[in-house]
Amino acid sequence: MNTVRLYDYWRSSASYRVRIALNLAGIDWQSIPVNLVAGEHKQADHLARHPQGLVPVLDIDGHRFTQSLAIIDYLDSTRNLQLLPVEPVLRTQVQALAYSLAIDLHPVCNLSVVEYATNGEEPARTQWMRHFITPGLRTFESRLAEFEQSPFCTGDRPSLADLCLVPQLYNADRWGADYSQCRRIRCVAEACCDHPAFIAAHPDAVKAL
Ligand SMILES: N[C@@H](CCC(=O)N[C@@H](CS)C(=O)NCC(=O)O)C(=O)O
Repeated sequence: MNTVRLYDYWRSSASYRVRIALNLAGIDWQSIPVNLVAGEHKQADHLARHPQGLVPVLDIDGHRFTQSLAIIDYLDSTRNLQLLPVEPVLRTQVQALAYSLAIDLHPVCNLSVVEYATNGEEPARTQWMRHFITPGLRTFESRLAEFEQSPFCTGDRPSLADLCLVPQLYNADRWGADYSQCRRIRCVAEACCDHPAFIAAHPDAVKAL
């Protein structure tokens, strides 16, 4: 059986999402760190893996995949993770919840975007992060009202929404973005903190790999 390799960076939200999915699938995977701060993602060997110069990249089942949501969809389909409901209306609603973070909020907080917008200077960088993350999380909190939470975002098992939320919360904590008013998000965070797949995917757990 071929080794499953994840080219990732410990603090990358998109990588963190995929790590959770790999752990939920019970896959024995290996991390190949790509140091974003050192610019390794822009070097030729990584660009050959991912022409956009981003992480994550996953080698699995004889294929190489990029784009975290596509990778998670592959894992969900091939490993039956049940990250989305089968019923079309509910499925679309859970996807919308997850995409509000992964597709709308995440890119504006990406390293290259923030560095360009703020010249990498403080306090502009921190202000930028807080400016976007807090409203993004508050909106997510209000959308959670559409779901019966018990105890994850959309039910009694982790869904795609949880995989997108937890890395975003790590980022919020890192930049001091306030979500103290988001009671339901904080309950979800507590449930995920106790889940082995989330624990093993946490940046602090993989940093030394
Ligand atoms: N849509 C992509 C986004 C990937 C992405 O933005 N990765 C970030 C880390 S979370 C990255 O590689 N950033 C490098 C940069 O901005 O230069 C995905 O979901 O995989």
